[in-house]
Amino acid sequence: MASESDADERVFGSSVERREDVGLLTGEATFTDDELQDAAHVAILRSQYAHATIEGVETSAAEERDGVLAVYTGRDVEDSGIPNDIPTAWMLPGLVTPQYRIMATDRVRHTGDALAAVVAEDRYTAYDALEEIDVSYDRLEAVTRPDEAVDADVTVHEEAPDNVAFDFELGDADAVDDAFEAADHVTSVDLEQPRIIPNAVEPRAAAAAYDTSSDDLTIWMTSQNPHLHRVLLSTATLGHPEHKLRIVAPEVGGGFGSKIYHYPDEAITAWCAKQLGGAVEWQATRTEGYVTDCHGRDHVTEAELALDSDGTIRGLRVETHAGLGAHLSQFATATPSYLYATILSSEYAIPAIHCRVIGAFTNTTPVDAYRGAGRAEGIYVTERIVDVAARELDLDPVDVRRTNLIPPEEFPYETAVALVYDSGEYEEAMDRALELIDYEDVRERQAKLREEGRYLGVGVANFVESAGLSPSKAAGELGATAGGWEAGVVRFHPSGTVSVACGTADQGQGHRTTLAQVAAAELGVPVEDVEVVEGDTDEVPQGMGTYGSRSAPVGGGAVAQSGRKVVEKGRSIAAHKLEASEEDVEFDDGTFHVAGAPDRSISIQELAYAAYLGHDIPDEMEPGLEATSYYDPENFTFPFGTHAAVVEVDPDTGEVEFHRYVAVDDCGEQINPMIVEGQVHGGIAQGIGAALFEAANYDDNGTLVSGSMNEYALPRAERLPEYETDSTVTPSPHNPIGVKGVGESATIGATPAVVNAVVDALEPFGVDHLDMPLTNETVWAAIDSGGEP
Ligand code: PCD
Repeated sequence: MASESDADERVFGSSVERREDVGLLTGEATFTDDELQDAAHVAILRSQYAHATIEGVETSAAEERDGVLAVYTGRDVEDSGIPNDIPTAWMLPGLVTPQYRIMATDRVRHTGDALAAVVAEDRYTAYDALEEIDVSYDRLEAVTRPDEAVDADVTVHEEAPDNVAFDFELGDADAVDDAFEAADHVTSVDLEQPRIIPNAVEPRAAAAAYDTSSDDLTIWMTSQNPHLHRVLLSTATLGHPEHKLRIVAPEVGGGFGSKIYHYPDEAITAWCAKQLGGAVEWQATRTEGYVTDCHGRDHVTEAELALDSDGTIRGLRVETHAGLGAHLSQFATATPSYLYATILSSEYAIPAIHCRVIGAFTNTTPVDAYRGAGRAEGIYVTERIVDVAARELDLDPVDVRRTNLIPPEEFPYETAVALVYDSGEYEEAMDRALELIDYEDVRERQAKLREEGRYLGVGVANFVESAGLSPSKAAGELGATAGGWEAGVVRFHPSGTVSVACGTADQGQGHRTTLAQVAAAELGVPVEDVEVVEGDTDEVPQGMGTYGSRSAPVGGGAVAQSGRKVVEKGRSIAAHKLEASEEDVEFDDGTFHVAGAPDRSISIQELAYAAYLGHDIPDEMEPGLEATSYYDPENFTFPFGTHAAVVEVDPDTGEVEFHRYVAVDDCGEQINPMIVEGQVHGGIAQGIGAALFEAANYDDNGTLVSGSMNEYALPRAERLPEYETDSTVTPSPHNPIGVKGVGESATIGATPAVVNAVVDALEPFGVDHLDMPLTNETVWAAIDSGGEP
């Protein structure tokens, strides 16, 4: 913490209660579906087939139904002359970018593609009318797996005959070849990371109101990034002037990545409002969400690790087929390329790494970032293969990790895959986790229990996360059409209370509490006197939004920077009023005073009033006490940590039972330790979900067979362990408040820790790897085919 105020000791770093919870817990909070209660309702007809050409869409029966205001098809949208594209936000060399229309015209490419929209007086009529639309499909073969897509006869888009959207490489292939030549041992693993479905509590929704006289279009929507949605809707999709477009994200009930993206549905809703010259709303059903919310992961990977017999890693080679689904979602290209390949070094000093990623179109729901996005997939590969290698070399997996950890004195550390890690005390966090889980004891217990026919497993995983993508210039050079900065406004009201506006957009993380803490600490005012506004393009000047665990490091950085500008302006006014030179004015706990003369002082609230009146401020100065910053960090922040799990596998049923779960996370300075812990809890649950339960499965026709919560296994409370959490604090040296992100960390750490634990338990059965999810069935089958221990 660089602030000189004492107040930050009370405010910054303390577990201030989440002020958003009263509204959320009492049901008073307003979500998108609560807006525009009297609006007409939009229902969207979706393709029931994964791949087909459309011979015709017959809408007249639906149109004639009572209460139906209009029925539109993809042709109507196309004929309206709008740009009609959902663009990608990250270009890669050679990327194929087929037009992504908001409604299909002559071909559907996945179950769930939008084909027509009904607008009706109420929701039920709209859904009933959908059933009266008659679509003539001419069905085509479908392809669903990314590794199969590149050799398939099926072509998802004519522009990409082999279904390859991009073929990306990072790292030095020659150096890796040399490293493999020189090493004593090479470990190879084939891994799959299945698709998972985000499952936010609140399904996506949009409400739109169009004023024909002013041309103002307002869209309330479940958005993680309203400003990004505004620019894309304005320019690429609707062709509506940006200054006449207001996007509001009211309360948003979880996102986990799925509400970052610019989807067709919200655009269709807005387009319908314009067509009808009024107000309409759309709310996805859960089933609709399953086939339209971007899925996560979907990697088929071959990985090889070269090591010396003492466990020293010399090189890592990774080749992945990454499924992109039927259309390029906004960040679908960035997630499996830069966010993935750059993190493969994990916490280790790996001298040579090469990664190739083939991004493939398939006839499935588009894939994009899901909690941990890219980093989760990358860390999984490294942390899994380290375990496999350790067993092959007959070394303890913890020892192999320790041998290769980047030591604290090596920071800033440049990896073989283009990142410069800012700071890290990796061994300290790992040792803390091992101590908590009694690693040596557990190993002894494991050996004893095996003699009794009980199978305990211990899994340890280290991780690094790149949080808060930046700086903007580097992102731009790599192909991004989003910036790495964030905008933060700090504004004193004349009475001395404060409004903060930030371009981030909360979905449950608690920003209204934590950003208030950041501002209060900088300004030395009570945290209750600070109000935080997010999620409205009319109230926040600009923004990039909330994803990639950026709101604390980048949003918090922007708010802190504005707070400091306000203090500096305050110092000038104070010097003027106290008749002292600026250098002699000190700021402490919300009060300016002359150095050595504490009674010659003025509070920042009094100054705010003076600045507002403008009567008695320095000559050249403008009235008002507020500041806006566009904080553009010089680098990502790199949170890290170690997760460890102890499980027992029942050899008769394959069931995995947790004995212990320990997480040691380091996210630098913590603004609010209680919120940080909550983030870790949620992250572990989702990480365990991926490891043991969750997978979106398609049949050969491209139908999503895990299409509802009946078939898709979300982790239930009784299958989750007690979490034992702890943290170390290694501040980010380049962030103004020393924070690193934490929102995705635990998801990244949990998945490999749990898979490592289960595979460790299965060692006596000769199982050296299993693909997720490690359901009872998968585990039992592996035991069954592995033979007697
Ligand atoms: N913090 C503190 N301290 C520190 C850090 C942090 O305090 N050091 C805190 C803050 O302030 C906030 C939280 O914590 O409140 C978080 O943060 P961050 O890390 O920054 O993050 P953000 O940006 O805010 O957020 C984001 C994330 C993500 S990314 C995800 S997936 C998830 C997470 O977040 N999601 C969610 N978490 C959560 N939670 C909730 N509740 N919900 C949701 O939805 Mo992506 O990219 O989108 O895939």
